[in-house]
Amino acid sequence: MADPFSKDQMAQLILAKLRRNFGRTAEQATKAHMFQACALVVRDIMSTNNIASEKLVQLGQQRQVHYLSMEFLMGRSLEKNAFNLGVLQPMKEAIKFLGFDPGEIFEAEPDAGLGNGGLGRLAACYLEAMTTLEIPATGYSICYELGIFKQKIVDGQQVELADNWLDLGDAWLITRTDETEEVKFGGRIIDHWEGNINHPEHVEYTSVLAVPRDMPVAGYNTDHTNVLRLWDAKSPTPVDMSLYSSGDYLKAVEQQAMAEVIAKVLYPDDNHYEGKSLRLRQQYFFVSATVQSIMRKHRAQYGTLRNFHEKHVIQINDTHPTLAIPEMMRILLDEEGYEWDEAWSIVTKTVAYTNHTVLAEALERWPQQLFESLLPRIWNIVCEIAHRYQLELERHFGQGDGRVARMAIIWDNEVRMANLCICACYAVNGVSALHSEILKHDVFADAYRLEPSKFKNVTNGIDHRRWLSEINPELDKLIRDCTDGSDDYLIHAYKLKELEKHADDAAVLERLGQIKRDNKLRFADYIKAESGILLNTDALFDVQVKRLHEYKRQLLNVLHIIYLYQHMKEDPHFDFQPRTFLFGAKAAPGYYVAKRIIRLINSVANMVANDPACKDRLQVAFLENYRVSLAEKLMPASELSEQISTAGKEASGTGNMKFMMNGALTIGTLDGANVEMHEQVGDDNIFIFGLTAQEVSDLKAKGYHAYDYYMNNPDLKWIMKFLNDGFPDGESYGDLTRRLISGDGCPADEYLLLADFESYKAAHERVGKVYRDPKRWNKMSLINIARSGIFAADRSICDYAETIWDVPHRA
Ligand code: 26Q
Repeated sequence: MADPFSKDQMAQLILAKLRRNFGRTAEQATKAHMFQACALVVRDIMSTNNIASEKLVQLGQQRQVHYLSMEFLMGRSLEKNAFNLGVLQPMKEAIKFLGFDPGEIFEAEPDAGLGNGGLGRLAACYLEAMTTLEIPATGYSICYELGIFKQKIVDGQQVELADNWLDLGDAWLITRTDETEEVKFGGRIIDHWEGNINHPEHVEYTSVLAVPRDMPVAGYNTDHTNVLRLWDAKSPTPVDMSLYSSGDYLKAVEQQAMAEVIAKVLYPDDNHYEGKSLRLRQQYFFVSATVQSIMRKHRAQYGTLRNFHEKHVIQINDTHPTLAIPEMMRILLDEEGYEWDEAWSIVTKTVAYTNHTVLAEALERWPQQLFESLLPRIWNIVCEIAHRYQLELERHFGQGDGRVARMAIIWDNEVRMANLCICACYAVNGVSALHSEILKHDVFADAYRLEPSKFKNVTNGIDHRRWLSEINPELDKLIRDCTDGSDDYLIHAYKLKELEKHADDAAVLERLGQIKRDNKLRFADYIKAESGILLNTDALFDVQVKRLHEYKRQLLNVLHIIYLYQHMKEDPHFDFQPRTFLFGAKAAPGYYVAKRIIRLINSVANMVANDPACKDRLQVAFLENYRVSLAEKLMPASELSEQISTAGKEASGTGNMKFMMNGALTIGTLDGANVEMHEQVGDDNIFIFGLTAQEVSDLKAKGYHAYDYYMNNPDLKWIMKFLNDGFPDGESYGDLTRRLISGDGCPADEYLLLADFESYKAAHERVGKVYRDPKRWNKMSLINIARSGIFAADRSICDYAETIWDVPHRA
């Protein structure tokens, strides 16, 4: 590690940035200036480190990891990078010395919201962990001008606002114009045959320039630095088009229009596919630029691409970057003159695929027409890959076998991206043990039988430096006091286990409880200042924060709240532990039912807030604009974590891990990584309820009749009537109850809320009982923290490095 900076040195560096970049003194600077100046100082330290890291890669000729993802949900970076670099303390002191409050300066940073939810946040955690583990790695994505929309709640409904994060977020980005790549769209292909070798020529295409804007990422306690390369789109046409002859004029206008729109906005869909032309253009844009850039550098270093797979692995984050496969083939065949078999052998030793969802509506299938007209050469290559694969499958299974149709890459005039990945990638992994089993035995069962050794599991993990020690400093201190006093657990998360020696130590348990109370108070202060809502900090904080999706069953949570409300009203002596239910969720703007559920949560929140009978007993709050920086404030204050998806649907979940590390207990189904959390802590330290994945699939096979559950359960009947009759705000929700009971045209209650209701209710009763015994609750909380080490991203990255990438890492 480089020499640490003193407060005075830091202050000088910050002042110099203020002067040079904004022409201001500390007295004249705003908080925004101050944030940017600090970011530039930290950025300088990292870029110097990155030059050294790149040199090492060149010398050591190590295999590099390239992590391709349409999303990197980075959140804020200033405090995080300063912390990792060991300069947080002097920087805070320097900020104070210059007359500012460090907390306010950190708050001035916009979230880099270049992602929707789990998949994007996972990519961000992994980039940090790869850096800390000193793996030479680069992340690649798009420099979206607008990140995930900002959510406002107006009259109980979600309204979306543009998120112009680059205003200030720009401070992190280093533009590398010298590494610009050209990406070609449209046009047509003219084949030139020379014997049986084709030299295809791409004509009449539209060019877009891809300009790298690199965001450096610091690792903890290491000089090693990696970058996230965000491609910005620029038109190759000069602004002054008067130079163009009439023939080029339209092309020039087209190119400008295309470039302007490609990097404009992140698609706000999560776990849902829509075949939009712009989305396909975004995918090819960032993938083509990335692959060209990697291959160009490799060629410059080695003079050949023959050894490419020995030096690089390309990890594709869900199917969104699948076009990397045909793009590599294009370069090897058309630009480098390789024969098919040799090119294919290089590609298939380089690319690995992670699946993040089993929902049918999330699987990407692109219409041939769109694909072919936008990417004519890539289409030809995909056709050839599909044809050869089909022959191989027919040799294996016989012609006309149903499996050949199911596994086809092109079928019914659609390109199936997941099948292309399975065919070309040397590894395919799921993101939790259960999810990986479902991939093998259900979603990709045919492919698994064909090539079982391709299929792996790597259970997700989170950056515990950010999600524990940075956001929950008092808990960090407790952990250090209870372990060997050092920061060792930050590198070796399994050392959290040592906490467990204190599981029966009354003083430690009391201190843990006090930390939670303090965090609740701090969070309540923040919410009061932001929204005016007064949270009851004496009540159990029961939290469900995640994207709004029917399979995640926020509606089940609401049904239960209405149940509690009814019983409380009917029976003034109804004995239950006071609760504050907190929700946070963005809905995809086009997802009507999800937006209705947000509206419902707000109706319930208002009703309860205005009913004196609920005072100090029942509270519901919808937290606006749930995002990384809000999660960072909320996790340390949470006591109960709601992880209640229909079993078999949530691939892993990662919020569940953040809660666990911060000492919240989980009420959850045996779904995704909840299964492994349950394995770690045992029945006694988690509240499991509901059908298992196997039971769900059995019930569906035999025929699920939501109506019977409704008819046979007076509570459910009452709740449905209540929703139908409506709320004091005038809204009623017959549309939602119909979806549960009769289906409204679709299968009724697709996600089995009614089937799991009783069991959910019972689990909540167990929660209430335990909560009344603080010692027992705190002990469970401590055990959860102590056994959460396995969910550190470092562990996941070691798994990838050892079982998929074959790259060395820091011990
Ligand atoms: C696809 C095509 C067109 C437009 C959008 C999309 C699209 C975008 C985002 C499809 C899916 C996503 C995001 C999926 C996602 O976040 N999945 C989550 O991944 C997490 C990390 O592995 C898991 O923990 C979650 O269980 C899983 O839901």
